[in-house]
Amino acid sequence: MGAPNAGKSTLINRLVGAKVSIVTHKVQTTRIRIMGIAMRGNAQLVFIDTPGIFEPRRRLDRAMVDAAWRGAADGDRIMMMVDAKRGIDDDTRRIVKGLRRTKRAAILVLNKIDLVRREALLALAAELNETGVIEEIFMVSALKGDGVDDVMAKLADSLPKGPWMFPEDQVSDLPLRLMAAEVTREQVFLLTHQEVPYSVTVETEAWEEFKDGSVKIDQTIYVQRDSQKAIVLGRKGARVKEIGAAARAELGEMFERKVHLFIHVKVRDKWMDDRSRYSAWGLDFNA
Ligand SMILES: Nc1nc2c(ncn2[C@@H]2O[C@H](COP(=O)(O)OP(=O)(O)OP(=O)(O)O)[C@@H](O)[C@H]2O)c(=O)[nH]1
Ligand SMILES: [Mg+2]
Repeated sequence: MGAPNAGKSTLINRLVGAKVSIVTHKVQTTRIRIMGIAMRGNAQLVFIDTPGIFEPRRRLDRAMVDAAWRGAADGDRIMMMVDAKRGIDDDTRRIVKGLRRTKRAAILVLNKIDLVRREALLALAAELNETGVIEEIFMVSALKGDGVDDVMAKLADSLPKGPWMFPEDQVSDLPLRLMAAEVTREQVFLLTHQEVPYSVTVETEAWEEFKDGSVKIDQTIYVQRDSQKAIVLGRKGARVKEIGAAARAELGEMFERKVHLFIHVKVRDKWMDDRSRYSAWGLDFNA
């Protein structure tokens, strides 16, 4: 768990050793719970990436924050990530409160240590330790990889033992269609600004595999207004072309095959109030 943009998804991808969750410099990138499955020797560790905790305003926001808390409740251990550069903010305070309320302790992961001096880190660790909800402290740079192996080693040693829950080569629980939609949504987050990324959802509408090993993926980017559609399309379709090219390259690498990607942009002003989408994402419509 952590405030938006703390680096949760970056860490999960590192721990898993593959991209299972999209990452951008913008807040509220992750919208659903995503499992990242990692092997270390004989141990299989299942990480749950969660949306950031923030003050929800819209139905989707409430469902995201609810998914984060449910993700935490499901875990044998909770990792609370704090962006060391940002320090303790209202979102982190909200998490501490929630941990107290649910009587759970968390492993503190101070992230982005590449951006902060050591004295400041120690002071922050001490301050967070005062909250009484911290059971252990790690300092990492999820981006650079520093300290990540310590986290992995410690968890592999201390998690409760049980049978593996997934096949050894599985890295995520996301269906391919959803994963593919996430990859395109990542590009929308990177290439559009202000409210636009927060007004967008992406659906994989069709998935067709060919004998030559390639796959044709049809997707729709849904926006809420005509003006947003114009922005996503760009002049003469230049922006959606850029989004598609970047997503296609990434998908090709991810699925290790040639991908033919076709993207449409449509206005659906009420997509955020469409109950069926929430269930497909594992989100609670009424959260
Ligand atoms: N300098 C630095 N940047 C980092 C580090 N870890 C993550 N970042 C950057 O922080 C930004 C947010 O990373 P994410 O992994 O998307 O953060 P998140 O916590 O999953 O964010 P939400 O999904 O929005 O809650 C990205 O630009 C990352 O590259 C780090 O250790 N050092
Ligand atoms: Mg994330």
